[in-house]
Amino acid sequence: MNTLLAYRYKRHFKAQPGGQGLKQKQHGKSGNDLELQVPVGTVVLDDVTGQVIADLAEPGERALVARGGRGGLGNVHFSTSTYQTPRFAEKGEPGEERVLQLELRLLADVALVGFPNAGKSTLLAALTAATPKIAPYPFTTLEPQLGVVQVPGAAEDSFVIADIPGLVEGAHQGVGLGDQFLKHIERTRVLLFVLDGSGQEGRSPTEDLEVLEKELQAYRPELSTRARVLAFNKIDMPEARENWEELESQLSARVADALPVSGAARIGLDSLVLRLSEELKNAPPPGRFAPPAETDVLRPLEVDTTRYQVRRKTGRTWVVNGPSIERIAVMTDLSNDEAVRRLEREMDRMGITQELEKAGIEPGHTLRIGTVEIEWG
Ligand SMILES: Nc1nc2c(ncn2[C@@H]2O[C@H](COP(=O)(O)OP(=O)(O)OP(=O)(O)O)[C@@H](O)[C@H]2O)c(=O)[nH]1
Ligand SMILES: [Mg+2]
Repeated sequence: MNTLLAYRYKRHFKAQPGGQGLKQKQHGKSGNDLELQVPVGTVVLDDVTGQVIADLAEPGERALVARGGRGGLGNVHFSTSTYQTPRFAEKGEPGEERVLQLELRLLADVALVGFPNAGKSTLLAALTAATPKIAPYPFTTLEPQLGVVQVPGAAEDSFVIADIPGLVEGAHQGVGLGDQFLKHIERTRVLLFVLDGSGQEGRSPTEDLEVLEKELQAYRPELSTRARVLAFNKIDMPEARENWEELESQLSARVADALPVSGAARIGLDSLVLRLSEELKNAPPPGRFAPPAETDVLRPLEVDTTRYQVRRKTGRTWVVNGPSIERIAVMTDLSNDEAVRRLEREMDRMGITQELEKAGIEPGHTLRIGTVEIEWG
């Protein structure tokens, strides 16, 4: 997959439930795992805590995000020394439920950073086999595009370059396509600033560079120290050539170390690629988001499972909430007397029965344990 578009409309996923425990000492069948595919570079966050659960940065990487319940136990598990062949088996345990946020953060080596219309997509098309949409209006590129650049004279040497939507002033606060795309450059190792050398949008290349730097700095200060290469683009245009000559004469100019190029006329592209490949050789490997330790990912359903709360909802209706008792209740087959007796024993053991009786529950009242409803006998 290249994008997360598949999850734009379909958002609820549920694995098959596990089966009920069976007679003849058989465990219930486990439900089949539900596996969802995501593009490489997807970061999975817990929507509630914002914590990173997994960073799927390598092809084939997998993460367990919600644990299934264990299957119901077969009848042998409930035999005791005095009672050898109980009739009941257990229902399967409900699985974990979780709301996730999926974020695609591209894993390109180089990202093209520039104002809309600066010629980023044209450069991508000129440098790689990619065929991005190119048009003379801003925000032509709405989804990031990747291409593989072959380094000239080095058959084995290639790198991945990402074309992302144009950046404008205020992007870090969400202006334009804003921070949606700023995310994508977080992990690229080299930034290629694409400046419109012609100044035809009414801004000078120097001003462009200042705004771009300011936006990156405001979004993530560490981006300002990222390795970068400047491309003074559209050098095929007379206006760009004039601007370039002027800059060259001022050696202290901010963009004096830029490379004059033209994506459209294919000028200066080999030097640009060689410069990028050199920068990549020196740049540190991309950072990864550290997912929490395995034990955190595979955490049990609840930590303190024995705590519970008893409430009188109306005159005749009582409610008990608590992770452990609710789980036992949903796993109980209420049509099976022995299973119900086991539930009662658990309630006695946990002190729930005593608490309900002290509070005034009477036969005929309704008791709700989580989603399970029973009549008090
Ligand atoms: N003369 C000239 N025109 C160029 C050059 N590169 C791009 N253009 C033109 O500039 C316009 C914008 O080019 P794009 O490549 O779509 O620009 P972009 O930076 O990808 O723009 P967004 O996707 O909107 O951010 C198009 O009309 C291109 O034909 C160049 O080197 N020389
Ligand atoms: Mg574009």
